[in-house]
Amino acid sequence: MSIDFSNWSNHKNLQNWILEMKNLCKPESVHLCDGSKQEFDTFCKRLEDEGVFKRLNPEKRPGSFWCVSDSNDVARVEDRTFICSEKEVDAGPTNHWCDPKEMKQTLLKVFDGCMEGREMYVIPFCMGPIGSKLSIIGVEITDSLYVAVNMFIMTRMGQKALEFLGQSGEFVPCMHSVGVPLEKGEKGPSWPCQPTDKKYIVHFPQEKSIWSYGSGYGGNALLGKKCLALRIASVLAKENGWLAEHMLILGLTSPEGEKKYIAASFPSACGKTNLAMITPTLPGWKVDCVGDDIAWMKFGKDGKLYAINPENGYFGVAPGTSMQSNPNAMKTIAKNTIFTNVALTDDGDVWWEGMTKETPEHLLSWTNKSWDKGSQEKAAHPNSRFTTPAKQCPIVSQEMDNPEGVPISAIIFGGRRASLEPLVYEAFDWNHGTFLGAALSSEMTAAAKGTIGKLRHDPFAMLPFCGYNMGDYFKHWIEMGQQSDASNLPKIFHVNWFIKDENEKFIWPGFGENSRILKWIFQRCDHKIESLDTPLGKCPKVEDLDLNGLNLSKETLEKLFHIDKSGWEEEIKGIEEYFSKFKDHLPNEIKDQLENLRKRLNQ
Ligand code: TSX
Ligand code: MN
Repeated sequence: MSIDFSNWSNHKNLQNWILEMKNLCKPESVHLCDGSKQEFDTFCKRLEDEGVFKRLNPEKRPGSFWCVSDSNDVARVEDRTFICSEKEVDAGPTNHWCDPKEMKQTLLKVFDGCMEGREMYVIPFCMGPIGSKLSIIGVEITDSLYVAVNMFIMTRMGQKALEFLGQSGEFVPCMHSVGVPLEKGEKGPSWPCQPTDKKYIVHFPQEKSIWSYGSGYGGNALLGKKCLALRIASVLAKENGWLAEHMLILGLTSPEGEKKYIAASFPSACGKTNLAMITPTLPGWKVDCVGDDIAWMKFGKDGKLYAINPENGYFGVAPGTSMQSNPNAMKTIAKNTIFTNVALTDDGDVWWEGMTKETPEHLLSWTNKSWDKGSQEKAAHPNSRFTTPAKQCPIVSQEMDNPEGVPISAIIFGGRRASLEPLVYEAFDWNHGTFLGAALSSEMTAAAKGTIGKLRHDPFAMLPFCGYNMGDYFKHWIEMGQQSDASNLPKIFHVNWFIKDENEKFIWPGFGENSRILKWIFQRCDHKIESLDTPLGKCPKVEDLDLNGLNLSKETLEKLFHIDKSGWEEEIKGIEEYFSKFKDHLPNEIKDQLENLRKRLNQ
């Protein structure tokens, strides 16, 4: 049986690859996606008919759907994520490595006939604005309709991606299967997947391909996001002198109408999406959202660093999202949104922990069970998600589709630290900033394994997402700083919204009040104000931080910028110990930065 490619694409390599994959996976039929709204609606209807999707009350949440996954398929599986470089050392000490030939054999075995009885969907997609030199085309082959409709929201998919690809353009082949073939006439489970130890999330950094098996969830299955736009793109970026980063991008406009763009990187559970869509409390300051998760950055001819957001939607964590924490996200998800693993209300809307002050009396939980207020179990899974179009965000940046990207003036690193890290400071220079990224860590919030408060090192918030040796990645950052002169390089900052007092109470109001920090960063970018040198970096002078109307006590302000020298001695030991795992791949520049920090603290 052949496939009719006419009216779709005459790209010969693409056609050959699709035929090859069809012969391997043996699906009952093949659907070549065009990315039209009509196709999306048909797919959603099919998911509804199959009982996978439930259409939400159109008066509450038009065009939106609720679904729940298998309880063993709720998050990324880092232990089953592989970087299959030729040499083990090129995957580095923070990744799981497997020999590419061996892994290919395993994959050919598990993919053989894996789509029997199912339809195979071919999804061409573009990461980045159509027509941008920075964009990358991928083609995902999947047997999951859920993946297809999520890719419709998260990427620029279908005909427009194929046109951009042309007859002979390069694309990243992305193979995906839930790994549950069907007998003739068999219906199968509503969320098919394999047990964790049979899942494979595999990257071939040399040939730039992705194979994902056994999971239908998020980062495991929507291969344009973590797999392509971070792991594979980080390798391409290293090879070609650009950066693929786990960063939000926001535009910040001053009351005078001046605009600067800021990129920021935080480990999970630090509120990256909240910052990307922040509503400033400072009068006259405005923010718009270019992206909430991934930034691709490259120096322009003018020597400035330009960033694009490769995505087209937000795949955000639902719990904790509310009109208080992120009103713009709440407005974004008011319609045309897919909700996965949240709770369902009796009137056909969605709910999750932290959404409203009042908990509903009765819900259907993410485990599909009747749920009463006061129950010990969570109604929504802590990693439950919304998939929603970026264009619906009330403050979405007009620059999202600009193929040139936006010029980045500042890069922010941050983590969740109850003490030690002050509210904000600026790096002395690019190499010092690179060290701040490399030394990034965050206290864990997940209650799962009794690990609350334990420090997790997460360099550049890229620990699970770097497609090569993390030590070489540090070196790449150092080398990027040599591509331009200091006056054009973005300034680098470190922030910490999560400082606590001796009673475990947060002492910084955070959220919209973080605009005060953004204002200081903005003014530092063109040296409108001076700073105070400290051993950690350049801190704000008290009079330069706009704290108008906050009523912070003098003691609180002191705590926000206190430098605990003995605490930092311990911290340095921890960083040194962590860095030792990179052995001779740890750049000398990073070692020097650690030594310089030690010296400054001892002065
Ligand atoms: O996202 C957060 N941000 C950044 C916002 C732009 N969160 C949520 C983190 C979990 C995803 C925060 N939590 C922030 C923050 O700045 N700060 C805090 C800690 C905090 C929590 C509550 C209060 C103050 C600080 N205050 C009251 O609840 C009244
Ligand atoms: Mn992320």
